[in-house]
Amino acid sequence: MEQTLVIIKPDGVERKLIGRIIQRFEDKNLTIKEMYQGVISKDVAESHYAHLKDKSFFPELIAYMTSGPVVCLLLEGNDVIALVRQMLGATNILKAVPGTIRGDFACSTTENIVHASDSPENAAIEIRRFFSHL
Ligand code: IDP
Ligand code: MG
Repeated sequence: MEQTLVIIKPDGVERKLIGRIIQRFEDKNLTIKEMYQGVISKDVAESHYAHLKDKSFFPELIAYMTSGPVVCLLLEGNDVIALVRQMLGATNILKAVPGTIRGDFACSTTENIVHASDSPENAAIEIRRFFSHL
């Protein structure tokens, strides 16, 4: 069994999409092992997106991610990392096809509703970052 880290980003919480997003993961029979709502600190947001620190949109991204509460989920299932990335849809809003979470709900490439780990290595790091109490 694999595990992955999902974050329902501030716009997903603000737009009251928590239930509908979680429903999709439950419909896919993925298991929610852990879950909480909270506000991400600037430090944690900057570490989480360290790979993008040279991008022009980085300050905007950090401001967005710390602008309000998020919901963090630890999901478990077979091939859950790749599966959940597929359910999210592409990063570029114009490439996020209908039927995916971003394709159905996101209106911007920055404010795109959800995050999910993109590899086993990153999943392990991100689970430690957001579920450090485990
Ligand atoms: P991902 O979230 O699909 O893994 P990453 O490339 O890791 O995509 O980017 C992290 C986040 O940074 C995206 O989810 C989005 O919020 C923001 N982002 C990525 N690329 C752009 C861009 O070109 N313009 C604006 N925001 C972006
Ligand atoms: Mg990413």
